[in-house]
This record gives sequence, C-alpha cells and structure tokens, in this order.
Amino acid sequence: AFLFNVINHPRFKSGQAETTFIDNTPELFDFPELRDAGNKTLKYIGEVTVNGFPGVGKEVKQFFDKPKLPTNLVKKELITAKNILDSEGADGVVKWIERQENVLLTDTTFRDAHQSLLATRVRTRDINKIARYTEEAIPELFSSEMWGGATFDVAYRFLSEDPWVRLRKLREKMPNTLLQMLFRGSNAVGYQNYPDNVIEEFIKESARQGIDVFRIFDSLNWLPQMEKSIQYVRDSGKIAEAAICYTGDINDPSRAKYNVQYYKDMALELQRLGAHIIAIKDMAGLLKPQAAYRLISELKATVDVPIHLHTHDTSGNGIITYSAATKAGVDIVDVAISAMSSSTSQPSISSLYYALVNGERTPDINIDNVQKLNHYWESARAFYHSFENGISAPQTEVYSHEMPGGQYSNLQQQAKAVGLGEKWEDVKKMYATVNQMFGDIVKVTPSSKVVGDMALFMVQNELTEEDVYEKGEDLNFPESVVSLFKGDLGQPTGGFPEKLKALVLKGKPSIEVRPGSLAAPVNFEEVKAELAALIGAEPSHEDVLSYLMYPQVFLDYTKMHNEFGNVTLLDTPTFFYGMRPNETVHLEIEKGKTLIITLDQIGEPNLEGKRILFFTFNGQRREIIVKDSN
Ligand code: 3PY
Ligand code: ZN
Repeated sequence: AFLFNVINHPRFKSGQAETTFIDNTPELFDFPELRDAGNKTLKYIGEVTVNGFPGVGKEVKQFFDKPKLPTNLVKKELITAKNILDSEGADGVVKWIERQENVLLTDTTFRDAHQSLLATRVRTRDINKIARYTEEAIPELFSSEMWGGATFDVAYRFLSEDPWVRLRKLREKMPNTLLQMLFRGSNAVGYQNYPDNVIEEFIKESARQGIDVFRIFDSLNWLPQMEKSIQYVRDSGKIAEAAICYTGDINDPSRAKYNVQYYKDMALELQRLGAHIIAIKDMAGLLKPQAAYRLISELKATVDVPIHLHTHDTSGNGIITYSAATKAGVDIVDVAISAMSSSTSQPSISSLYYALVNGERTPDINIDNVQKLNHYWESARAFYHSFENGISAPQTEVYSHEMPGGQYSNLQQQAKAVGLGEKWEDVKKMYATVNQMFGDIVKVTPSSKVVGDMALFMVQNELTEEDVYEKGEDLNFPESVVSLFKGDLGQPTGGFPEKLKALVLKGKPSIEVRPGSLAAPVNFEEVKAELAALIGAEPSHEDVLSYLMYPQVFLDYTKMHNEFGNVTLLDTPTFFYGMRPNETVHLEIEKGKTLIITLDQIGEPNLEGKRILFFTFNGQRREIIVKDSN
C-alpha cells in the first residue's frame, strides 16, 4: 500500500520526486498500516517516557554521544577462517588453526562481554551497526561470539526482539567471519533439559541461519549431556567446540577433585566424541596464570585438537593468564573490545596485543583499526549505564566464592528482590558453603543458578550448614535444588552427597540416566498447530523452536510485538529512557523512509492518573494516553 501511494502521488507521477520526497510528504503515511505502526511506536515511547523501562524505572533521559563509526580502516585481503570452513569444511579449519604461529582471537563483544557487564542488554541495533566494520577491522579473528548463552532469552524477554533476526543480520554483515555461539549442551539456550530431537532441530536451524562454531558445554561437565550435541553439530558440517568448564585450582592440593588428570581425562573423552576443538571454559575466571601454563601445556601434550581458552577478568589477572597460556601453546583465546572488556567480562583485545607485542605469538591484528572500534563502544556502552553491575575494580574474592562472571550481578539483583540486599556479603560466603555442601560441583548456567538459589534460601532463613543437616527433614528446599538432586541436570563428578540428597528428596525418586533419554520426542507439527492457535498466525520453524525453549517468554514477546509494533527500530536511548519534551527523534523504518517524531508536551495526570502526551508525527498532531503508574 505504501508503494502504491508513492507511485500514485501527483508529484511522483510528474517526475518531480526527489530523494527526500518520502520524508517531505507526510500524507504518504496517511494510510492504515503506517498509521497503526506509528501509533504503536508512540504508545511505546509514551509508556517508557511516563513509567520508565521495566527493571530500570523512570530515569531522566541524558544527552548521549552518538557512537562514532570507524573511518579509514586499513583493509587487508586474506583468506579467513570462515572462508576455509566454507571451502574445506571443519577439518580444514582445524588444520588451518594448527598452521598458525600467532595466538588466534575470538571476539566476545557481541555476546559474553555484554552478558557479563550489562546484564546481556545490548540490542541488535547497536551490534548490527558496528558489525560490518568489525569484520573489516579485524578479519584475522578466529571467530566472533555473538549468540547463545543468555542472549537468546534476554532478547525476547527484555529487549522485545527476535534473536533469530540478530543472527540473520550479523550473518549478512559478517559473511567472512566465523560466527560462534554458546550452547548449553542438553539445555540448548535454556535452563532445563530438552528432548533430543529439540536439541537436534535447534542446532540444525542455527547452523542453517548462520552459526559456524558451537561451543558446547554441560553445567556439571557430564559427558552424556554433550555427546549428542557434538554429533548434531558435526552432522551439520559445522565446528564442534566441546568445552570443559574449569573450576577449583589445579595447583591447590586441597581441591584434588579437579586436578590436572581430571581435565586431561575429559579432554581425551571429548576428542573421542568428535570435538574439533576443545575449549577450557573458565566462566568465573579462576584459572590463575601458573595453573594456566601447566594446564595448557599438559593438554597440548595430551590431545591432538586445538585448544581454545575462555576466561573472565574478574580477578584482574586475565592478561597474565592469557600470556602464560600463550607461552604454553594455547591456540585461541577469548577477548573483547577494550570498552567492553575487563572486570567480569573477557580481557581486553588491546591489552593482550600490547602484552605480547614484539615478542612471540603476538596476535595478528591491526591495533589502530581495533582502537577505532573501541571508540564506537565507548559511546555505545553509555546507553546501557543502568545495567552496569557496579564492579569497577578487580575482585580477587572470586577465587573464594567462584561465582561465574555472568551470574554475579544477577544473583545480586535476586538477593535485593527478596530483601537481602544488605546481606550480599553473607550470600557470597554462603554460595561457597553451598558449593561444598553439594559436593564441590561445577557452577555454570544452570547449575550455578541452583547454588545461588540455595544460598539465598539459607541466608533468608538464617540457616547454617549444620542447621540444614539437623532440620533438613522439615525444610522446604527450593524447587531448583530438588530438581538438581533428582538428577534433572545430570550427574556431578563423584555423585551427590547422600545425606543431603535424602533430606532434599524426602523419598522422591531420582534418576542417574541422562534425562534426555527419558524424554519423549517432540512432535513439531503438533507444537506448531498449538502455537498457531495461541498467536493467531502461522509460526515459522524458528518460532516453534523458541516457543519450545521458552513458552511463556515467547508468548509475552508476541503480545508485546502486537501491542507496540517493531520497537527494534528505536534508537537505544529512546528505547530505554523515552523522550524529553520538545525532543525530536528520527526513526528510519526502511532505507530512505524516516518517521519524524517530536514530543511536544506531557499533560498533567487526570483523576485516574492518565496523562495525554502530545506528539507531532511526520507533521501531524497525535495524542497518546498513558496511565502514570508512578
Ligand atoms: C551461559 O550459559 O550463558 C554462560 O555464559 C555460561 O558461562
Ligand atoms: Zn563466559
């Protein structure tokens, strides 16, 4: 209809239409769909302006710098890892990695960095804008980690955007970069176990839409939970990177459960199961420099596949750890653009470069190009200041509580929500106690969440470890704890402590087999029909997969989308903080098609607390009524 209005417009027909014709001719928007889309957008802006963004609350919108896109990047023609995958397959990439003399890099800026610093809130829009430049600036990257982990859930739940769209956009913008995702083994991108055919379909669809490297882990390092995923990735012709979660300290004799042999044995098993690459996933940042040197040396001598190291810089030791690992022969390490690095995120790409420059195995990157990307992120990060986790200095305490980088701020929020904000120090200590009570387990999503839930439960009810053993029969343990001890997340190394297990389960049955082996396969056609009935439209295959992962979250997202339209087009400050009176924002809905919105005035609330917001929308007056819930 829009195009029809354009071509039938007298000025267009007369051949006088200039390029700004659409912008300058507001009556073009005078038809139902656009008016409707416009009203939905105004409704969203009105809602956020008056009531604030959920979880952030009402905030006066600041003046933000516009993130500057890089100019004059030094371009380099080369055959990238992605080109090798496309021409020679996954085994070709493995051989390519082995031929490299310098340490290779994965850039986590688009995934783990913001998951660990900004509660995963970075929007597709801000990633998409810098994506093409990132590929141009650092074509030497092994990969860009840009999907999976918490990004999937958060996109739908808090950003009202479709994570699949993010994947497709980045695939288009970065055709020559390996795109990498974090995959929670049998938990896919969720917090529970899914039937095998859901895992298989999810991997196939992700591969089809653009994922090249799947980093697969299990939250208890239990191999049966990883085996199928590795196979499905191999079957898709993509790279299966199997991860070993790192916990404890291989150089600390009091943590003998997770000694070097433990990691070597697991690496050998993963190689046997078909891993193209083995990752050491140090999700909390516990791998100390000397331990890194030892671990990487021993692994390199044990397995034939490349080793990829992932850490978090929480303790401030990240660069030293990478430097030691590089000396020991690690093939790839995970870094982030400086402005999105350090603290609970990955170490900085630039710091690592300078730590290794003029020496051995210096990463092959153009540091000036990287600096230009950094300028963009310095400004873009400011948009998200409300989601900062408040950690601005190294925290060596992580060596005691062992909380993953991505969990810290989440658990802090959870603690506040149940009134334990003041007792945060106690919660952290209790987290370490619970870990020991559970038998010293690997703590990463979702097992880390269970440890966190139990710690909150104990602090809230003022229970010590002894109290739990004494009064356990009368205690109503959190749902997630019962589920863990039932075996729903699989089996930890050495099994569960029997005494606690009996108190938690209170006679309920438990399993020791792989939960997925008991789950009936999903009938996709049936689920599709069910979903179609719920949303009143034909869902795509990826919608069905998303609905299977997160039924309620997906339905809520659909509802939001129907109510407020496509909010992903809004600039980020407007999305989070709404508009100031007399402010004008430009909304490019398609190339060359821009909506111009001015908030003229915010009316006083009436007796029911409703305010009228007066807008000018492409030259026309619009009024939106919003209930002020403050
Ligand atoms: C996730 O599963 O989201 C993680 O980042 C684990 O470290
Ligand atoms: Zn991580």
